[in-house]
Amino acid sequence: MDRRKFLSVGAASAGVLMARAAMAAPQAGVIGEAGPAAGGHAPVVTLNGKSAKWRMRDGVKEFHLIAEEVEREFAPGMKVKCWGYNGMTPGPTLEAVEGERIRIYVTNKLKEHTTVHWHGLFLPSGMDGVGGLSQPHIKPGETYAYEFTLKNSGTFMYHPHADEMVQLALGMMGLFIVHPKRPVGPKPDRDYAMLLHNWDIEPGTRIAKPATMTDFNLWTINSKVFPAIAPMVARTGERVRIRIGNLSMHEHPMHLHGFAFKTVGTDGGWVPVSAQMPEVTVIVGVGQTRTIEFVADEPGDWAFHCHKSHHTMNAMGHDTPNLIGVDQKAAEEKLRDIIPGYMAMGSNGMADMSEMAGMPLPDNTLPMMDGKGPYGPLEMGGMFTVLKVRDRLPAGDYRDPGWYQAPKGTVAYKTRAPDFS
Ligand SMILES: [Cu+2]
Repeated sequence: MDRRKFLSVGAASAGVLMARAAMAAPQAGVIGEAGPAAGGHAPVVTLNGKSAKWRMRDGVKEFHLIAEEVEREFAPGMKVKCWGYNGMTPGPTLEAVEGERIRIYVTNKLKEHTTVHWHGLFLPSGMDGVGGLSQPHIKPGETYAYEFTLKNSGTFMYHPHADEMVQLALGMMGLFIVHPKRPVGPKPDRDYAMLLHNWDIEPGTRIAKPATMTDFNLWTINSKVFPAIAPMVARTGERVRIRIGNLSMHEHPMHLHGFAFKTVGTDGGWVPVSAQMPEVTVIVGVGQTRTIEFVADEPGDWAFHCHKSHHTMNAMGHDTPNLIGVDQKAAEEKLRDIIPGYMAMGSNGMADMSEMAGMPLPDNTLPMMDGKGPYGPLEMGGMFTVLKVRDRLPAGDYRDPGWYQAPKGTVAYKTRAPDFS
């Protein structure tokens, strides 16, 4: 069976569910393509991504991952040569149900060997995907099949366990979501999924340096940086689930404004209710997943981002000299003789760098801070997006509703300084 037929069978067997998901996500591709709903759950929406197609054959759910070179636009103005699966990084989200038997074909279209490890899944050791330890490597041009029964449910990941330094650095990773056979806790109305990653891409170039150990300069959610990361939307009162996986080399304290959430699951399983504590920031460590839930009971535009401030900015801001408090007037005048139009920046802080939009940048390079909000520049990049909660939003509508129209009297306002003497 050729690839086209394989995929069309997958779509047909997903039939009713896919049609439902398509109805539910009229702007699929903008926010992310909804996966098939399972057990009456809201479909998983992988921001700026999608769920993998599958087919049923003799009672086995089959997937096909193709390891290959891909191109990813991190944000308009920057395209990166990456490695991924099925034309994308992260690869498509695999979705299945606890108890199902699955078979995943992995075809290697790279020029070096690879394997795929199923992070967090309980399976026979020979299906664990560690090259050399649990199986021979998958050589260029070869296809291997992984086959096992899904014993545990939750938010898991997949990634190579072969030349990991290079293959992870270039974007080979994906989410593997196993829905529980019977619901664990209240069903979410919205179910979002994301993978965090880091990259070291020299301004003016288009490929990540795989040897970098700690000093990365781009921080992505599903291989996108703000403002290109899709927003998450919800209707006031809906229960929202966000699944966050981290295959970068740093931990990320992911912070949600406006609500307290509970961590209901990790890549080790579901967290007992008695162990769930309210939080507004959750550290997603390297090689971990965290699944958080909350009721979005306050309308508005709410930031969701990594709390490390360098992880919400892009490459151009790193390694800049500290000029805060330095009077650069004399230097600016002298430099203008050599570089016409030279502008000194950074004396009063770095906010003026968010207005660099019109200034020349190296080719294929994003500004350090970007994004425009209803009240001005957002001065963000990297791992930042917005949760948009609206009173009026049809169930299952995933379209970006635009900026929040705050009711009169509910926005911070300019006034006169008080006299507290
Ligand atoms: Cu971070």
